[in-house]
This record gives sequence, C-alpha cells and structure tokens, in this order.
Amino acid sequence: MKLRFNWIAAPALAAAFIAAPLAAHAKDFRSADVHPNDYPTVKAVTQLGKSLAEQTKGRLGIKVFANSSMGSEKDTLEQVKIGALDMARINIAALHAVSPAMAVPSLPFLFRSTEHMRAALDGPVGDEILAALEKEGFIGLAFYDSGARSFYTTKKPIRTLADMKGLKIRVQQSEMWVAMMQALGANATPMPFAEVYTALKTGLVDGAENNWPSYESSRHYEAAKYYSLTDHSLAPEVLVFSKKVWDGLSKEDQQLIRKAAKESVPVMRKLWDEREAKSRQVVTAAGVQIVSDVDKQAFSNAMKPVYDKFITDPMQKDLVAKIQKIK
Ligand code: BDP
Repeated sequence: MKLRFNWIAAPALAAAFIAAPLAAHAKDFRSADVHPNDYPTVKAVTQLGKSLAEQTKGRLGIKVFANSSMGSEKDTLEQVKIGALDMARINIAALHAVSPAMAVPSLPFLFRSTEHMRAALDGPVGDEILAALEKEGFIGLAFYDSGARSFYTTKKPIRTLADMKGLKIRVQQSEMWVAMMQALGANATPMPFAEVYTALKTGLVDGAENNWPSYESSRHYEAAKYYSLTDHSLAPEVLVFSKKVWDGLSKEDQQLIRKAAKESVPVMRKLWDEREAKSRQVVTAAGVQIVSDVDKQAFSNAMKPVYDKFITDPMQKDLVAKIQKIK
C-alpha cells in the first residue's frame, strides 16, 4: 500500500506535536503525602511519575500533593477509596482498620532489623499483605521503608518502662497504636501528623514517636529534645492506588504501573538511607539528647498484650510466623 500524506489531518497532528511539550502529561495521577517535597517518600513517588512519563512518552505521570495539602492520611485514604484521589503514600497505620493483615507489619519488635524487614516485605509475605488490600478497594503497589520508630519527649528522657508511666503520647490514628501505649503504661493521644508540632509545643502531649527523618523534617525535635532509641516498630509506608480508578485502566497500563512502583523501592531506599543519616546529624547538631541506654527488652516484653489482642485470626498468625522464620 502506498502511504499518502493526509493533508486534512496534518494541522491537527502538527498542533498535537507542538502542544505536547507544553501540556501536562495526558493523565497525571494525583497522589497525596503528608511530608514535604524533599522527603524520601515524596521524592520517590515523583521519580516514579517521571519513570511512567518516560515509558509512556508522556501519556501517564504523577502529581504529588505533599505537605498534607489533601488532608490527613485517614482523609486521603477515603478519597482514594472513592476514586477522588488516584493514589496515596501513607504509613501502614492508616490501613489498620481496612484489613486485618495490615496489623502485622506494625507489630512492635516484630522485625529484628532493617534487613529482616526488607527481606520479609520484598518477598511473598509482603506480596500477600499487599494483595489483601484489593478486596477493600485498594491496589497495594509497594512497601517503602520507614526506619525504626522511637519515642521523643519534651520534659524528660525515656529509659525504662517506669519513665513511660502516665505520659501523654501522640500516636497515629489507629487502635493498635493506642493499645501499644496502654501496654507501656502511657496514655495515647491519636491525631493527624500535621497537628503534632503544635501539640508538642503547647504541652497538649508530652511526647510522640517516629523515625529520624520525620522527627527532623517536622521540626518536632525543636519541641521534644529527648530522643530515646526504643526502636519499637519498623512499620512500613505503603503506596496505594485506587481500585476504582485502576479498574478503568488497560491491562498494559496496570502492569506498567505495578512494575514501575516495584522499581521505585530501591530508589526510595537509597534516598531513605541518606536522609536517615542526615536527619540524625541535623538533630544532633541542634542539641538533641540521644538516649541509647534504653531497656528495650522490657519494652518488648510489655508489648505482649498487643499481639494477643490484634493477632487473632489464623491468617495473621501465619504471617507473623512466616516473618519470624525469615533470616
Ligand atoms: C511518618 C510516616 C507518615 C505518618 C507519620 C505519623 O511517614 O506516613 O503519617 O509518621 O506518625 O513516619 O503520622
């Protein structure tokens, strides 16, 4: 067949070419995050968007709404569920109420190290947990690192369980996190991340708990100068996609997104490791007192009731056993 130039379509084609570099991507998925633009989670999702844009010649991309601009993690998750938002990067705590499998990776003192956590979540156990989200209206694309969470307090350092007694500690909005504080003898005050700085400053709470990058980036360290290395949970971050939106995508695009999201995990980890080290330096230079002589064993022992209360069904017990077996 002889190819003929179609003069009628030509102007439209030319216009499309000219418009392409100026326009936003044909479809920018909207993704929420509570952290600022320079935080590893936001950077990783932005990178993921770039990778999608490259692979689809600009047809797909991601726009990240950072800094809690779309609301708390609880709010954004609801928006993802109904398809008002396409994606969200949240901590797994926000998913506790969604599916029982989600409790598992938050369990206190479950992962023995970062390597153990990565090995578990990169393998079949991680995939099984992510897959459990599907019937609840979410596509679990990937786990991201979130380091170890430790307590930080405004008035006095924490070394022993006795130091926890009666303290008001901010936690994420999850029943399991409330139970963890009860198990340690403290009082939990659940609230969204964006409210914690003021709560610490005004004395509404005596402390909170988080990893180095969140402690630093949120400037919580300015209000709570004692950081006690309890390392009580390595609860990961999760990248979720709206099932409602997902079902409208082609199989090819679904595959592409899944693959690109998995590929963003090592990218995120590199950013994470760098930021963890940097955050530690920043808060140390700012005069934070880092408390390392913590009675971790006592904290771990005290958390037993949390396992008893939240790990009740055989599927959860099986997941815990599988994780414990991983070297
Ligand atoms: C940070 C997580 C973020 C949570 C926050 C919190 O990255 O997703 O919202 O902790 O404690 O480490 O609320």
